[in-house]
Amino acid sequence: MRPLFSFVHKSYIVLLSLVLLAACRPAKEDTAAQLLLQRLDSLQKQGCMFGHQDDPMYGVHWQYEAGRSDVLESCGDYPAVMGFDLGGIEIGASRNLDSVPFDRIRTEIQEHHRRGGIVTLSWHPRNPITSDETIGAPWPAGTSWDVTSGAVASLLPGGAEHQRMLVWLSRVRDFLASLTDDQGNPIPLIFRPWHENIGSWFWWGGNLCSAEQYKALFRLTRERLEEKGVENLLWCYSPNGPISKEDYLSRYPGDDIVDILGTDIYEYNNGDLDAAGVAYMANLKQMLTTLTEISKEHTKLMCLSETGLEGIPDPHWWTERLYPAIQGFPICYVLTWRNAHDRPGHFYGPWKGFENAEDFRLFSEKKEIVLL
Ligand code: BMA
Repeated sequence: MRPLFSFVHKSYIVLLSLVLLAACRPAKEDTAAQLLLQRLDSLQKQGCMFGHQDDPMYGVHWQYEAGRSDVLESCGDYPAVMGFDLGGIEIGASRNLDSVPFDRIRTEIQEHHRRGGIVTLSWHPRNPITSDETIGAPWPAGTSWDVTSGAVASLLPGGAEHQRMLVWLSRVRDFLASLTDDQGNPIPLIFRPWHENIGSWFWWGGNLCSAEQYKALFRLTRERLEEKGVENLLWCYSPNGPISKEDYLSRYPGDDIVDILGTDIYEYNNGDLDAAGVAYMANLKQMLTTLTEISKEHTKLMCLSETGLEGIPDPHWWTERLYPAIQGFPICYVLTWRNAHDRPGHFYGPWKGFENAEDFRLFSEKKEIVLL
């Protein structure tokens, strides 16, 4: 009896172990991107991460000094989220539209990933139909802001610049494929192409293409990159706000194409700072209320993909404008735009020595605001 019992017993244990192993092993669909999505979902329950564009590249008074960050110097911690821009990668440039070397972008993405931080990429590509003949011409010729019409149509299948689009995407792909961690695994990222698409200041804007063309462009971008093996991206759709729910969804590429719902909303100081602040808060609240509704209906996470007040003339902007306006909304992160070193007054983040840095430090200490 005993040997038989032991055999049955052992078989049972082996079977049970196999079942447990199968349950614990990541499912096939657990790509780096999906793991990032799960991570964002659980981090969102702890609060809203703070993000800053080009954070480790330069600040108002410095550039390219390893380890430096205006946010770190203002509050003692790096932002949880860092944003970088791919504009220029499509034409094979070695630096992006703000002169940041792509090699440096790669290194900083790897470094931030190593720290446990999260990276988001925007893309301000050149205008495909004017790009070649306007290299070196005065801004905005040939840039994202060159709204010479017909660009989107020309990039779609059958269009005169479709082949160019495929080449552009292959260059984006090559750069993304080079973003690997210390073990050689792809680093997961939030990719946010074709942003601010309801306004008409970029060549993919509302008046420059039809809704169907816009959706086709977004879909083509995702499908082409995935066909070429890119699996490490979460795709963020980020129209400029505030806009109505109907407008937001009018160019929404689809639940199978978008992973995260974003919006870009800025405060504009037209001389009356109080009025501008009040309007900004109302705009944010309206848009985030709308986004919360859409995110529930479409089961998507949401973020405030870009925000800020240029030059931050309001000494309490962080604690009295941004913080109360986002409080209570389930956003994964809020990202403020870059602290330019080459354009005086063009900064959106805090920096040490600027009076507003102390207010940022108070903001960063709020329990719902998450730094690295
Ligand atoms: C804009 C400005 C520009 C910059 C662009 C892309 O908002 O900051 O100076 O070139 O973003 O980063």
